[in-house]
Amino acid sequence: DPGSPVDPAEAEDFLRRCYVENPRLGPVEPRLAIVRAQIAATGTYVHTTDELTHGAKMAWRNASRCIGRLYWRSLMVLDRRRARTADEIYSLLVQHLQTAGGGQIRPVISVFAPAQPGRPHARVWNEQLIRYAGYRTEDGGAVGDPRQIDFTTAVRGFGWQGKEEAFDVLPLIIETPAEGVRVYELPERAIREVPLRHPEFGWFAELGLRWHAVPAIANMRLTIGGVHYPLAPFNGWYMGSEIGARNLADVDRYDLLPLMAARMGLDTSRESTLWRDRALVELNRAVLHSFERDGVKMSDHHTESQRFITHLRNEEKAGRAVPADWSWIVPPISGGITPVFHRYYDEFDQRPAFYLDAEAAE
Ligand code: HEM
Ligand code: NRG
Repeated sequence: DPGSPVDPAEAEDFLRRCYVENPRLGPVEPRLAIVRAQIAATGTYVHTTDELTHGAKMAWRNASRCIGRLYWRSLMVLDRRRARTADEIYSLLVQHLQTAGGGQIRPVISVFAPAQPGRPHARVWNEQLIRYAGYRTEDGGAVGDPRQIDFTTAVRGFGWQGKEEAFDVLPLIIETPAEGVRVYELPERAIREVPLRHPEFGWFAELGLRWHAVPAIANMRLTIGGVHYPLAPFNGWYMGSEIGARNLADVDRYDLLPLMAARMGLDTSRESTLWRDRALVELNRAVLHSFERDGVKMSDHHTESQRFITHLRNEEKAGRAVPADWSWIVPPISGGITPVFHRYYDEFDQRPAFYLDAEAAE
């Protein structure tokens, strides 16, 4: 519970691991004495920048749903604990996106102030820093990303006007205890997007599809050594199938397979022609091709699966168990021809960790 005092046992467990993994931080015992006293006096304690940095990396390493963990050591951790006002937070979120970059994308996390026991804290309502608005149409259909319809309705309640097009980037909704809810439009320099085209199908570009370069999850709580960071947005790069096999293909998202099949002239009269599968592969080729052409970093699901297997091997050598959730790790396309399919994983909750806050997700 982010509202209760820090559990000294969790703090100690984290600090011991952190200092064992980083001998240059010196002996942990004197640090433990300080932290125990801080918790006894105030109910919480303050991480050093080194602890915060390594703790965030450990949380990524422990993210059982993430296939991208091979590079956990390379996470760039931006210490933003001193930001208070919505304007400050907004400007640091824009900086985050610019630091992540739009081409050679770097994994980055911005860690804002921890939750203080019993006190309200700042939060960002958006699921990701960059997302496309969704609108319900009169005929019961949808324009844009149907997943964002409720959020888009809330944002419009604060006076934001969407263009009601398929790829309207949503504004940031930042709520602080002192200032309430404020709405901020992201500047163009913070939003790299890739117009989608296909290596062979000339008509594909005319569909007007696009996607943003950076996935930056904003609604997960980071927990390190008993301290909760309710605002700690992070990003890596996309695996193509997240866009091509889910965002653009799911029936309750952009639902593009029927349109693809029609333009490809496929026989959709029965499932056994595998028209859905054929359309899905071409959609995924278009995503990978377009990002590659535009020099925007992205991985395919075969490469990312191999990297994950390398990660498992590395961690085994380091003597650490790797929690993993099969149903999230296996890619949503061609699962059985990737190496991550053909084995089981241990599922367990190991901290530091990222949690989805029902409260922050709203
Ligand atoms: C989930 C890939 C970086 C933490 C995922 C998923 C993929 C993925 C494919 C599943 C998403 C889905 O099915 O919706 C990658 C790749 C990265 C990367 C290719 C490139 C570097 C990161 C970083 C962090 C992170 C930097 C945190 C510091 C997570 C977490 C989840 C996740 C917490 C679970 C999200 C949830 O429960 O909704 N990642 N990731 N990942 N990743 Fe990564
Ligand atoms: N599937 C979501 C993004 C989830 C996280 N994926 C990453 N994370 N690649 C989507 O927007 O499609 N990351 O930090 O790189």
